[in-house]
Amino acid sequence: MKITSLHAREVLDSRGYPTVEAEMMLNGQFRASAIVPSGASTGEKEAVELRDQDPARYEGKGVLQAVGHVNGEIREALLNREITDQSMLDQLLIELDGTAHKSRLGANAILAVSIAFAKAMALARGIPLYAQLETHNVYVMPVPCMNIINGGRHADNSIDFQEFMIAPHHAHSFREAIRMGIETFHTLKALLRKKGYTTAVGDEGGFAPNLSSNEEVVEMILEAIVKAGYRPGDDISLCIDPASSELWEAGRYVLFKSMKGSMSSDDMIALWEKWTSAYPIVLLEDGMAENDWEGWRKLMQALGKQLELVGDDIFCTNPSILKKGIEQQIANSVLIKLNQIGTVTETMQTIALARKHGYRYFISHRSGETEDTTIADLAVATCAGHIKTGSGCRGERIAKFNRLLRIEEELGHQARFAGKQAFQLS
Ligand code: 2PG
Ligand code: MG
Repeated sequence: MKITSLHAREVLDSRGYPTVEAEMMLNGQFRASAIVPSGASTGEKEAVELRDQDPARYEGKGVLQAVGHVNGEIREALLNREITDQSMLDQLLIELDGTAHKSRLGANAILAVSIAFAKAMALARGIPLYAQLETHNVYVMPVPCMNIINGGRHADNSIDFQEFMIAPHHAHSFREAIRMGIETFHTLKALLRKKGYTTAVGDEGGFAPNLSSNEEVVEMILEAIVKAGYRPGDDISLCIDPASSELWEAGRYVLFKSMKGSMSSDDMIALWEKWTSAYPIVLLEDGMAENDWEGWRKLMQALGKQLELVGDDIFCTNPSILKKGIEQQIANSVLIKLNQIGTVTETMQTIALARKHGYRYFISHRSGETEDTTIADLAVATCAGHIKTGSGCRGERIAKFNRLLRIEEELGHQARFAGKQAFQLS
């Protein structure tokens, strides 16, 4: 395959900030484009998202430099070059950048090109993207873990923890699961309204009320599940991402939004033990901060047998960090975000490593998203079993759900819905 044209432009994400879109043509015929997302609660070791830092444009968040790198150096290196596969392309990009965290050309520039290539290759081969990305010739439709209450850095409210997700797993299909989730979302809206809370939403489309405690949030969601006609735990379970690194300050967990003081690492673990015995929680992401490895190790000892403990900030989808985590037994699952590492190939390496060591892997959007639906295909292709891509509203979140609905229809009897097994530990 020859890359016959490559062009990038500055477009906008769901928060109204600039991001990179790349458009590529293979063999003068197969044209595809990709847009990269952007996080708010980012891990320290994520690949570098290059921002212009020019205060005269978009509060310094412009991406014209990254765009310029695609239209300049990267295009020069790739144009009319014979590229055999994804790993060759990604290797070229990594070498061209030459830094450990893609800080020279920008992970936003590199990833846009990497994903555009995957899509163009799928077109050239006449297959869907999920087939282009597949590793095992088996397709699994994921449980949609829907973030129906937003807090932390994703909303302007008093809730300390970032994400309260519902996982509708007792279903025969993705189509049925998403209906269960959406019905619960609408029921929760009515419930909040009735109790006098705002029904405005946060960055990922979950409601952002000023509830008085983290526990009250969970109770409210459980009430909504029951009111919607489902059984908590049997039909719909809970997944929590407190984004603990955001709370971590001088060795303690600070409840910075409710202003209710702080907790030690041990207090935090005790809280999760209490929550998991009181509530039907099947997954806890970033239960501890990225710089609290000792806390992670203890949390794993306390709950690692009964619950999926997902590392997001701590692993940054980085195969070498994940390897260290596996050796030190600090988690049993890894969050997968393409832009934390910056190429399709390295993302696949992280997934392969997780798989090899019996880790679960959880495909994820970013809080700043776009209409790009690559992660829907990635979840199906890698049989991840579960995906988080927002709540029951906001177009950039719904775009992924709609893509999954189409994939399920296209796959027909080949599609198997993951169900509760998605959270089963090996
Ligand atoms: C997270 C993500 C996505 P952000 O913490 O898991 O939900 O948030 O994209 O802001 O890092
Ligand atoms: Mg997270």
